[in-house]
Amino acid sequence: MRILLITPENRFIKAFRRGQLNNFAQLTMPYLAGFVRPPHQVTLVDEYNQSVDLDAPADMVGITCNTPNASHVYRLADAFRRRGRLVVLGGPHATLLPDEAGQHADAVVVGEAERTWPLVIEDAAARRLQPVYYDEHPPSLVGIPQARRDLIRGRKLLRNTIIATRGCPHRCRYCNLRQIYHPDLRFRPVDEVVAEVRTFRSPFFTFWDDQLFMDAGYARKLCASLEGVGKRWAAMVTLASTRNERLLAAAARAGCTCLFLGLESFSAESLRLANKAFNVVETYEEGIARIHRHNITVQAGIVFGFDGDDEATFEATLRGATRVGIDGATVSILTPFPKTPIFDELQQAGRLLTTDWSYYNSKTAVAFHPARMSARQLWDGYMWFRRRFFAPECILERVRRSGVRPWQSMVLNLGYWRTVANRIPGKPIPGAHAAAQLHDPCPLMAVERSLP
Ligand code: B12
Ligand code: SF4
Repeated sequence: MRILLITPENRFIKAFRRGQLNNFAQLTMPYLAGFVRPPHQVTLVDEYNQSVDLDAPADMVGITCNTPNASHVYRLADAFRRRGRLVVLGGPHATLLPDEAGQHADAVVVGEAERTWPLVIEDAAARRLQPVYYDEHPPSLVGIPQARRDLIRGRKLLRNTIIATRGCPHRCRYCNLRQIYHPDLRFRPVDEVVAEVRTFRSPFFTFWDDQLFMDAGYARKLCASLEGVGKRWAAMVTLASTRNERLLAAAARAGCTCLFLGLESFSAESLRLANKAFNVVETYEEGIARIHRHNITVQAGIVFGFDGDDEATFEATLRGATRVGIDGATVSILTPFPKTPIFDELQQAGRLLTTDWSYYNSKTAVAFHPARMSARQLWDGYMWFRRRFFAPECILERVRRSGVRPWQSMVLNLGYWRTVANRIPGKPIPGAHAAAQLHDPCPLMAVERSLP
């Protein structure tokens, strides 16, 4: 059987991500390709830098589906099915709304697929696909295959991403992790992770784990084993987990050069409302200084639109972010992804502006009524913050103040500056409300105005 795997990226997300320059490849489909054994053959298309050929020779097409890409994925799936291909959908959105995804697929894989994906391949080859596959038990991460990075086209420096763990012990109210993975935390054997890292040709890689340091013992063992491998890497962790100096020192020795911290907000109230009070605003400055002392830069996640946020939040965040010394940031608009506690709350309160999932992308639209400002004010504040934070003088000031790995930070920051300078968020979203695409820099605003 010929299996075609697709990493989808709708036009708009693609324009945004490519603008940033520094994008590591997505792991999911190269990883699932690792499960395909002869006589079956597998090919991979990543829409980041390739186009999908709907007439490509394939018996089965597998597509991963997150919420912002859902409508795009459904269009691809429908087109493949019209051409007689079997279509299998999986990933966060297909897991959250399997009935919706099932209207566009021959089979939907709900949740983690380490045990169900091989079954799907067997069943598809025997033409006995079931409509839904779900593994009731959390699959082990022991002995999982290495991702097929050889199938990734281009991106030689940025193709190496890997996971070592699965899950996160926290329960932030806007996060989908609890709905898409079994709650049990799992770890890959350290030697298997290190063996995979040794296959990387490029000197850099990224851990795509949600919280690599969630278990300090495991993380220290992993770092000790990565020492001497000679690679530089980045990972996502919580600020609280970096209080452990021994772990930071081990990470630095192992080649860690950047930690992504989901700080999200400088408002204690917003963090409390998001069930993220483990981020203590008063500790940001000392925490970041501690990480800097290990010659590791800090990239922060910043999200606007929590119920504690108002018009003053944007300037306060700019001041806070500059004061605490972060090297860069990924800035987003709060997005109520389906099935999260925040989605349920906003839906019950009648505060959702749309359930057209293409607006649920955290970057280019506001999908709900904020509590203490209008959707327009949230959009304008978010754009104002991005323009200021990524203005060349602000970037230079941050890099100068931090003094840690200035070239690395310059590259990351300039990538984001490009997305602001090119006014990428002003471009229309495919499939969006036609009237919304005409003049308004925030596409959803026009929809909001037309609401009864
Ligand atoms: C790394 C990452 C990124 C990276 C790369 C994206 C990627 N998909 O690789 C970057 C930084 C670019 C990114 C961006 C975004 N991300 Co992201 N990201 C992740 C993260 C942390 C890990 C994904 C990963 O590689 N996992 C490892 C692989 C092996 O596992 P997996 O993808 O879960 O796949 C397993 C199963 O789901 C299943 N499966 C998945 N797809 C398919 C398909 C088929 C056919 C089958 C059979 C099985 C199957 O099989 C796998 C094995 O069990 C996840 C959180 C998470 N842990 O999943 C969030 C997550 C996927 N991201 C999320 C979001 C919201 C975004 C953004 C919108 C955020 C933003 N503010 O910009 C953007 C969207 C970008 C885009 N291109 O669409 C949400 C998605 C929620 C949703 N409802 O869709 C998640 C779940 C985070 C969360 N905590 O809620 N992200
Ligand atoms: S810490 Fe991150 S991964 Fe964990 S629940 Fe919160 S947002 Fe999700």
